[in-house]
Amino acid sequence: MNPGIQKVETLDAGHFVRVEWEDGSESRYPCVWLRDNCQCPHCFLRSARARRLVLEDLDVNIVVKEVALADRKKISITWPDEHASEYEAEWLKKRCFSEEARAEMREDLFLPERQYWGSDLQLPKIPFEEILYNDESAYKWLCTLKKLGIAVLTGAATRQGELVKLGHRIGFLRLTFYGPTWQVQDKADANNVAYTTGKLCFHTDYPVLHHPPGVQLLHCIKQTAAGGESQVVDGFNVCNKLKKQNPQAYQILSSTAVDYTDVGVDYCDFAVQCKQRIIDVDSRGQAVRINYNNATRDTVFDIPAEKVRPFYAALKEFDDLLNSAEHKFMYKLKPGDIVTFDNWRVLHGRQSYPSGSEVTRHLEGAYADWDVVMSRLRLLRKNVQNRD
Ligand code: OGA
Ligand code: NM2
Ligand code: ZN
Ligand code: ZN
Repeated sequence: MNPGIQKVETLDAGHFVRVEWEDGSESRYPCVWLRDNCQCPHCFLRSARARRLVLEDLDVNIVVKEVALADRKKISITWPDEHASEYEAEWLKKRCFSEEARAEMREDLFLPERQYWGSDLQLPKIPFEEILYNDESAYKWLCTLKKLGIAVLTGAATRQGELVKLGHRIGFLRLTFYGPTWQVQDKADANNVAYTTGKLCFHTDYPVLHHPPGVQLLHCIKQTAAGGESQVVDGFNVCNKLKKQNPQAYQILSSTAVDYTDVGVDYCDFAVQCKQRIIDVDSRGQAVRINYNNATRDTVFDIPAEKVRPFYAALKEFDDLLNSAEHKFMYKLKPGDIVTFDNWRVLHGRQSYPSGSEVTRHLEGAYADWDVVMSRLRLLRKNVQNRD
């Protein structure tokens, strides 16, 4: 692993430093980047692992005055103003600008790998207690959540408060207008369609927020005998299909800003409005977030009248694909189950169930942000990998 440096030299009139590694490979570093990332105490605050150097003091045309190989593990640079910088071999190697090295770093930092699924999903199950007390299990859980988009934790107590424990395990939960955690059950004068006994078609939660919750946790405390079954679908898998089968529908859904609204009282009173594309895509047109809840889609629709019907036609195509037998997966939560899923990717729904005077079905729900979840995943990985 630890690479040694064979040779170091400047290129391009001092604008680049070229490092030749012991294995014969090479890396080229732009001088402005090297100066910007000087690791000396004047330029870098070690305790915060953050840059102290301000951009004002950076000359974008800077060239190296002198570069030397201190030993095989370090290079030193003298800049025109006599400022001196040192860079460790291992540090440089990781930050190599080659396509392959950057792809490797990208994978390491963000774990972008996806495993698509349909009705063939093998729903992963992990004991809840293990997640709480065993780092390897917790790491496995979060890797699955990232890669597959869904995992069930089993054997939690059938009372409120288990999600707060899970929140502490991750770091913290995401507070919304529905409270730190929220109770999914039939409620009089429900402030959300989820709080009725009605069927919930495939949706993602909370597209009315500009930054919808990345991860959703649903803990089954009580389950009705009849109805109340769950369904999930891999939204990214369906997006790939739609893009192939109906590029025009995909184009419409990934470009039209849809109005969402949520007005009411819960944790406090609220009047939330947002415009979201139903399929958010990256610069290459790949889906990165689904924002779709038909219940909170506003009656206000801020697009030209002639674009309305084509939009509905596109949405219908998407909805049909979500509901096709080959894509959706059905299951029924048991008391003590906690389903955890990627709310940016996996759409979820439930069947209706009989209403009555008693509460026959009760889920406790909560949200977490992907930043918090990924942070925990990286820390767990470090712990788990250092142990062996
Ligand atoms: C929700 C929801 C699923 C269920 O509360 O947003 O999707 O099974 N609930 O009740
Ligand atoms: N609940 C379950 O977008 C939504 O309104 C999803 C949110 C009420 C917290 C439902
Ligand atoms: Zn410095
Ligand atoms: Zn929901």
